[in-house]
Amino acid sequence: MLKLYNAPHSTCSQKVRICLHEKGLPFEDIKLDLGKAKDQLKPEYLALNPNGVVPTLVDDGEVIVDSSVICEYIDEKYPNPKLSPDSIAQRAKMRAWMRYLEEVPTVAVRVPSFNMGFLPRFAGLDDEGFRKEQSDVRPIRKHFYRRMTQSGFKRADVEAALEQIDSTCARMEKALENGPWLLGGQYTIADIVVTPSIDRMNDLGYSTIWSVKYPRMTAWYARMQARPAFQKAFYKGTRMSETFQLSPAIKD
Ligand SMILES: N[C@@H](CCC(=O)N[C@@H](CS)C(=O)NCC(=O)O)C(=O)O
Repeated sequence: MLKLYNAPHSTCSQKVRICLHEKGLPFEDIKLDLGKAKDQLKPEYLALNPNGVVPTLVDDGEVIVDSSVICEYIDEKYPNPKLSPDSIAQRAKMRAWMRYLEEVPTVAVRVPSFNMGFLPRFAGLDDEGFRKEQSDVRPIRKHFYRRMTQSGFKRADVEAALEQIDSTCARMEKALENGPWLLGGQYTIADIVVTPSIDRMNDLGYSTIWSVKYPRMTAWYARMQARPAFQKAFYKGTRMSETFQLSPAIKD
């Protein structure tokens, strides 16, 4: 039995859940509390994933970390239905999308997500308390948290993040000239890995970024939402708006 250590509203976990559901693979769903309990930083979890983040897949004793790597692992090990192209050149293009999506929108969505929903986790902490309890305990996110601080990201950071989401959508719009999916006719992991970032922006109230300017991208998102795997991955309780009190992204 596959085991997935994940969190309902984590975008990186959502990618892997879509992938598993596309394959119709049953898995043990081990939910971590990333907030108050900080399950991702407990020694038993760090022994599996030293990065202290979700998701982690355990398959027959093999521990696989990093959501994009996990998606490719699942696709190679369980190739039915295939979620990557047969052609080497097309596979390289899929991976180029994956790297771009990790570097740009995946990082950008964290900014409004934290400012709008997660900051109450840091309520009452002064600089020292924030470092001790929040930033410095995270193996790969210490400096991300320190830059954010307990008060959240500044206006310029939020504006830069929104611009990055817009440029992601523009790039998708261009690619979608050639087909219903990012790589043309075939639905691939590239479509899967960007979906949670778009869904998060939708949930945070930013859908006009694409709905006004990018009709092909808007239609692509509707196609994604209609997939049974999407609906299973985004079960009730996976949206931030369902579990967090959302406040404006810009604080000043
Ligand atoms: N590159 C990693 C990043 C995973 C990641 O950042 N996960 C977030 C949730 S989407 C997390 O676990 N955050 C916990 C924290 O900030 O302590 C992946 O794609 O798996």
